[in-house]
Amino acid sequence: MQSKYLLAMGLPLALLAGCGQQNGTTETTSAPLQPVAQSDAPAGSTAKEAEEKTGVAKTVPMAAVAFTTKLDFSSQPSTIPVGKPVTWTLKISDAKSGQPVKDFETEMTKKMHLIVVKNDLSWFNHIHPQLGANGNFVVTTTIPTSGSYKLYADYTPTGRKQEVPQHEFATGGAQPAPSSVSLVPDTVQGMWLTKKFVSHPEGEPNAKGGATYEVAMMPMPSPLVAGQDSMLHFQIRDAKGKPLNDLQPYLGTLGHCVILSQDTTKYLHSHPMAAGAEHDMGKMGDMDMSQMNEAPVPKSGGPDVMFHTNFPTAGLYKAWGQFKHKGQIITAAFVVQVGAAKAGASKPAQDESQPHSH
Ligand SMILES: [Cu+2]
Repeated sequence: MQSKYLLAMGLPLALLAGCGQQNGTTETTSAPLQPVAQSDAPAGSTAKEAEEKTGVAKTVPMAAVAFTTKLDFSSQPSTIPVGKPVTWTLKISDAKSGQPVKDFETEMTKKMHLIVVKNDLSWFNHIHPQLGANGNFVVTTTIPTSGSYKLYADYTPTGRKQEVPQHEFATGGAQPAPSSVSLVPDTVQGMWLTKKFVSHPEGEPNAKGGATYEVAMMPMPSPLVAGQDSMLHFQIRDAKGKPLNDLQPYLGTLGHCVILSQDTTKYLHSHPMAAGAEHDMGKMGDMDMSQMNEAPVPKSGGPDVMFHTNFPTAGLYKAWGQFKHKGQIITAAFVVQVGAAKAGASKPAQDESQPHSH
């Protein structure tokens, strides 16, 4: 049901489980905790188009899913410096044959979305390696402070499903320390969580001199519950709290939301919901799909940007919403608490592994 619902809105949503890694090679054999529902349809295209383009089998039983590719990470210089540019090469190969994988779908205008976080989730970056003629992805970036980091390489090999292998590294040639994050949930003031953020150039979260914004976020339902269709509703405002209606398209849509679990193993990437789909979470299961098909996903505007998701397990999560305004990126991070599903009250993830009808 959830997948059909997502597709009906042309909504990509990915959820992949973490995996171990050693010696620069990420083993990609862990099964996602939940089927990966995805669509590479451009915003505004219909669910049917999305399904035709990506194939009907959007969902697979959990146990059957494994990554089909592996990620090899290398760095130049090989010892990752602090505060200086470093160039990374990400080589994707077939997990079985070891042959290079060189063809990738374009998703949200890019062939790869690379999320980089410090292992305490205090720092986040979202960058886009370029696919070279040799099939390697290359990106030059800067790690601002010393420590251990984790990256999530989000890509869809042509003819395959989206895969998000993870890789850990540390600055200065150190061994990456295990993640030990202890997030503190943001507290709701009235209906909203409200915080101030400073905009930055794309891919440069530490750049100074950006404008200040107020971003409010409302989780729905509140409190969030594991295994239930949920929504993170962001509202982007200027520094004085006035809602903005001139957000720009960012990577082909109105915003991006990446969510990580506190243990850093669960990665969710969500794109905005179509207008008109918001807020009546109590009726989410009864939504009129034909109406959803007709509502285009907004590409610009604001101030409200809603992300649909489904938290796989109870616990703390950190969500980074990203929006574009006046050519700069606003990265708004919130920590949310997700409660355990009550027996009989939620839809278990397994329900979503059933093939859906069209
Ligand atoms: Cu991206």
